[in-house]
Order: sequence, then structure tokens, then C-alpha cells
Amino acid sequence: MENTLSIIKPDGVKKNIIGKILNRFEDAGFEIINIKLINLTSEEAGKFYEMHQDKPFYPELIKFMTSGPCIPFVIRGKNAIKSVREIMGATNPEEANAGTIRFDFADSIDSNIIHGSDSVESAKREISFFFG
Ligand code: IDP
Ligand code: MG
Repeated sequence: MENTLSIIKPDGVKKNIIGKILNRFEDAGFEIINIKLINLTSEEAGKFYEMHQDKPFYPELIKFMTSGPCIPFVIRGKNAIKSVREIMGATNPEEANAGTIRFDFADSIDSNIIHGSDSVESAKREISFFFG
């Protein structure tokens, strides 16, 4: 069993598809074991994405992540880290497989609906970032 951290980003909350997104994971046999709705400050979003601070898209990313409430949640299940990334689809929705969350709902690479931890280490860091 593995735990991983996902976030419904502000575009997902604004599109009113919170339930649809959570359903994808529940239908795939995963459990949601913690969840909340929060408004990130620029400082918090900056810290969460600090590994991207030298990338050209970083300022836009922080602006986007603070543009409205988002929903961090913890997903638990077998192979959760890898499976959740598969259910999400590729970072760029134009490259995402049909039937993935980003293929179905995301508008663009910078407005791509959902986050998912990419490794055991980042899952650990990101879960404690939001849930202590
Ligand atoms: P991931 O969310 O699929 O793990 P990362 O490479 O970790 O993708 O990037 C974090 C987030 O930064 C992406 O989800 C997306 O919102 C944004 N991002 C990544 N690459 C680009 C880009 O080339 N242009 C604009 N935004 C990007
Ligand atoms: Mg990432």
C-alpha cells in the first residue's frame, strides 16, 4: 500500500468537476484518506513548487495556483503513486492518453486540472506539506 498527494488545481474547482475527479480514483479502487479546500498564498505555492523555481513558467504557475481555492487530498492504494499519474495523464493535455483526467478536462499545459506526486520522496514531502 502506498499514499500519494494529489491536488485539484483552481481550474478544476472553477469548472465544478471536483466530484468527477475524485470519482476517477474511487472507481479505480483507491481510497481518499484526507482532503481539504484551501487558498494557497504565493509563498506557500512557491515553496510547494520550489523545484521549478528556475523554469520560465514558474511565475505563471504560482499565479495560477493562487488564482482560487484548490483541493489537496491523499490517495491510498496499491501502487498509488504511479497509478495516480497514469489516471491523471501527461502534463501537457495534448499528449495525454484518451480517458485520462487531463485529456478529458484540461485546457492547456499551464492549466492542467490536477497535480500528483512523482516519487516516494515527493509523496512524503507533499503529504506533510498539506497535512502535517
Ligand atoms: P506534473 O504536474 O505533470 O508533475 P511538472 O513538470 O512537475 O508536471 O510541472 C508542474 C506544473 O507546472 C505542471 O503541472 C504545469 O501546471 C506547469 N508546467 C510544467 N511545464 C510547463 C510548461 O512548459 N509551460 C507551462 N506550464 C508548465
Ligand atoms: Mg511534478
